[in-house]
Amino acid sequence: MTNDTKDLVEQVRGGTSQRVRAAARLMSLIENFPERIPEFLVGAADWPEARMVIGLTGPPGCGKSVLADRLITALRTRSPDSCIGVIAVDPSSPFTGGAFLGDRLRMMRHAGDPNVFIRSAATRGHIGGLVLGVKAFIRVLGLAGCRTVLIETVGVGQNETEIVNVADFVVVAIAPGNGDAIQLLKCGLMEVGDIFVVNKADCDGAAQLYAQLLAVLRLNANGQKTGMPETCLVSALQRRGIEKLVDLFEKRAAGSEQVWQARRRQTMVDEVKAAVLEEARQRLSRVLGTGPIATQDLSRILRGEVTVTGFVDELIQKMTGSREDKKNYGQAG
Ligand SMILES: Nc1nc2c(ncn2[C@@H]2O[C@H](COP(=O)(O)OP(=O)(O)OP(=O)(O)O)[C@@H](O)[C@H]2O)c(=O)[nH]1
Ligand SMILES: [Mg+2]
Repeated sequence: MTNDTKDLVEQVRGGTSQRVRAAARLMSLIENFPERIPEFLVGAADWPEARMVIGLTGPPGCGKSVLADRLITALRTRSPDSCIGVIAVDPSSPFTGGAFLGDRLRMMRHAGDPNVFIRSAATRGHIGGLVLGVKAFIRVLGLAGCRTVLIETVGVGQNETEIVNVADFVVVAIAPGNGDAIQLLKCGLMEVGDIFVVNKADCDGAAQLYAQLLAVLRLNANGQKTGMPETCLVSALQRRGIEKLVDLFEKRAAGSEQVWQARRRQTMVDEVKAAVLEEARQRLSRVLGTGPIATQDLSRILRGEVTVTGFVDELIQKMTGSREDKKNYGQAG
């Protein structure tokens, strides 16, 4: 870790007024230099962590951002001293400015609250990178003292599902006006949800949609061990049902915190493992080379002159041999 990032980490941890800007800078570094994430997060295993990471997903326009805004208020009122982080993700569009603007505008009232961190996460076309980035953001937010982190992402397809699975539990929101519950829960939303919310209770059709939702979930729960997921009918606009939803969060958190933390820690180790394996793959690939020589070499396997295992042994030998050469050369120089 460079001194710069070390200083930033200390500032974020420090709890001073500088921590908001320091956290923002650290998150920008993570976004701009994703390949350096492991370096930025040195020591992260000992950083304070969020108590709960909530995924909030659902079809476009169902009211996720307004709901997020109301949830921030409710959570802040319940624990006035604790911080909240919000990550607004829009992986489906490369032109994310507009959507983020909308998300941010809806939560604008919290912009002046030093205990609320709102951050957008953009994709650079690579979903795996975005997932790693979001995970890193969660750690930075934990370090900054956020007890709760909310991830808002549009629920349309595989990519989003991957992101939302980073959360400890997932809230799926739907709203009347865009089809029935079955249509709305297509695209894997049904599988990903732990809590299901019908928003826009103030609109026509909300009660019917809620009844449909219960029927669909009941059908789906039949024969499954997990049982019926929790549900809630809310109007984000009119601030109705929000407290009940936060109660459901608390119910989930009670007794699960340690399990969640253990899971997050295991994920961290898995990421390091993935980084190590990737490095090994790249090095072996360099030794193997490309072009006609590599093709000739690999053809030995096809001719039965060497097995795959034996070939890999040779590559490893070549690799360590060349490292020894380098070392000797380095000493001599
Ligand atoms: N009537 C009514 N309108 C709502 C409610 N919640 C949100 N809206 C409206 O629904 C529209 C979309 O709200 P957003 O919060 O931006 O929805 P979103 O799901 O975040 O949208 P994307 O981020 O674009 O997917 C806005 O015009 C909101 O004012 C509600 O409870 N009742
Ligand atoms: Mg939104």
